[in-house]
Amino acid sequence: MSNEFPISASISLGFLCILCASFGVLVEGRILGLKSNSDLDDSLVYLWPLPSQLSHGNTTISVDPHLSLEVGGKGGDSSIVREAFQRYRDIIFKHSSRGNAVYDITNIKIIVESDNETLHLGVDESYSLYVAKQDGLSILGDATIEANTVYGALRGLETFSQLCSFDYGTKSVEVHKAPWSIQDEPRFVFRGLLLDTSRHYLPISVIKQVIESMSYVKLNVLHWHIIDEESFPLEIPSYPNLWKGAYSKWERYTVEDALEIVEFAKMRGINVMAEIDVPGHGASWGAGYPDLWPSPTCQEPLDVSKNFTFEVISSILTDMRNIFPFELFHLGGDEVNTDCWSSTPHVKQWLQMHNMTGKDAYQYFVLRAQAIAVTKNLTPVNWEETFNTFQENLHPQTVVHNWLGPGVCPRAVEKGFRCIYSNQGVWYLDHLDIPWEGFYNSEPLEGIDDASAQKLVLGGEVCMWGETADASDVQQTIWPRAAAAAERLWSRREVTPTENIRVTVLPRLLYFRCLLNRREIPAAPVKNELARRPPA
Ligand code: CP6
Repeated sequence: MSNEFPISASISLGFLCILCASFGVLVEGRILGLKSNSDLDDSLVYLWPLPSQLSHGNTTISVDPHLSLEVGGKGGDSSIVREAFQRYRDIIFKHSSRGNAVYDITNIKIIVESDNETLHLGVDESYSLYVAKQDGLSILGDATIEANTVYGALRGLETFSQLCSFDYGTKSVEVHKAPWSIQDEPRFVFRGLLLDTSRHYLPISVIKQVIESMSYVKLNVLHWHIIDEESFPLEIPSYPNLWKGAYSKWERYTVEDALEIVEFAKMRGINVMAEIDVPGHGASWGAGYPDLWPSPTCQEPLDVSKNFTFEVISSILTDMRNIFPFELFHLGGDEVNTDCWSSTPHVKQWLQMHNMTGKDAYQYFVLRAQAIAVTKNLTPVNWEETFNTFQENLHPQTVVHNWLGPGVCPRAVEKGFRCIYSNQGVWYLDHLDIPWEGFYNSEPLEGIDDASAQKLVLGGEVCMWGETADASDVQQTIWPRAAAAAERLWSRREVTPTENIRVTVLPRLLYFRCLLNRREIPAAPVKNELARRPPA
C-alpha cells in the first residue's frame, strides 16, 4: 500500500480519459487500445471484454471476504441486484476465509437510478465502477457501482469480480492497480449466442450453465433454436401432440422448464429469443400432426396449402409469447427447397390455383408467418435467405439475420432493415477450424460506413449448431472462442485492438480462459502457436 497513485483526483481523471480517448495520447491514466507494441504484459488490463474508458493506479488493496452490500437509488434494492451480489460474492471469495486482517474494501455500494426492470432490446446496460479512492497517500473507501438500470449494475458487478483475484500466498482477495475508475457501456444492443436443442437435447442444467457463462462476457441474448427437423422438444399446450416429435419422453422441456430458463436468464440480464424455423426445418412437427406434412415422403417445407399449418403456427406463437417476453422472435426461413411441394399433388394443385411458383409460395409462407407474429406484438427475425429472395416485400420491422457470408448486412440496412451479423465463415462455433483470431477480427459493421446505416446493425451472434456437439462438449466448443466475439460486440471499436493481437489480446484471452475454468466452466485451451513448444 506504499505506492503512490499516479493520478491525484478521480474527477479530473474522467476528464483526462475523455481527452486521451479523443486525441489518442497516452498519459498516466491508461486508456485501452492505444498501447504501443513495446508494452509489457503488465501493461495490459486483464478485463474481458475491455471497458469503454478506464483509468487506474498502481496499488494493491485487499477485499474483505465479508464484503457487505449497500444499495441506493430506486432500483438498488432489487432482487436482481441482491442475488447477483450473492453470486459474485461466492465467485470472488471461493477460497478465502475471514482472517483478522484489516481490509481496504469492506463494502460495495450499488446505486441504481431506475426501478424499471423491463429487459427490452436496447435496455441501458451502462455503468460506472470506482474501486477505492485516494486521499493523499491513504486509501479511502470501498467500491461503488452506479448504473441507470439493474442490468447496468450486473455488468458492473461482473467487471468488479474480474478485478478481484485470490492470492494463494496471503490467502486473501486483492485488487491490483487500484484505485480504479471505469465507465462502460456496450457497443451493440444485441450480443447473442445460438444454442440448438433439436439436433441434440441439452439438459436444463447445461443451458443454465451456458447462460451463466454468457453473463461473464456480457453477452445478452440467448437465441434458443429449440426446434428443428430432428426433434420437437418443447411442450405446446394448444397442440399437445407436437412434442411427440421429441427424441424421447425425457428429452423434453415443459412450459415450466422454459419459464425457469427465461427467469434464470433475466436474473443475469439476458433475453431469450426463441425460434421456430419455418417452413424449411419443420419435419419434426409432423410426428404429432402428420397433416402439417405435405405427404409422408415430403415432410418439409411444411404444407403451405392448408390453413391448419398457419393455425398451428399462430397457436405456437401465442403459447411461446407467454413463455418468452422478448420482443424479438425468430421465424427462421432458411434453406427452403420447394421441390417436393411441386411434386405433391394437392400442393401442386393449390400452387396452380393460386398461380404461384414454388418461390412465390415460399414468400407467401414467410410473409403470412410474419403477419401472425406482428399481430402478437412480436418483431420478426428471419434468416437472410428471406431477404435475399424477397427483399423489400418483407415486413418493414423484419430483422435480417445474416449467416451465409459477409455482405448481406450492408444490403439489408441500405433497404432500411435492421440486421444481425453471424457470418458462418467466422462466427460459427461448430466450425472447429475457425481460430479465435477469426472470431476476434470479424467486424459487424464491415462495409457499412454511413452512421445512420450503422445504427441498423443491432449487433451479432455466434452460433453453436447442435449436430456435432452435445451436453458432453458444448461448453468446450463455445469457449473460449465465443469470448473473442463477445469483446468485439461489447467494446468500443476504438478500444478494440486490431493489430498485433497476439501481444495485445492473446495474453488477456489466455487469462480469461483460466478465469472461466476457475468458475467451473469447462472452456477449452486457447489454440495458439505460441503455446506450442518447438520440438526438442
Ligand atoms: N440448421 C438450421 C442448421 C444451419 C442453418 N439452419 C446451418 C447451415 C450450415 C452450416 C451450419 C448450420 N444446421 N436450421 C443455417 C442458418 Cl455450415
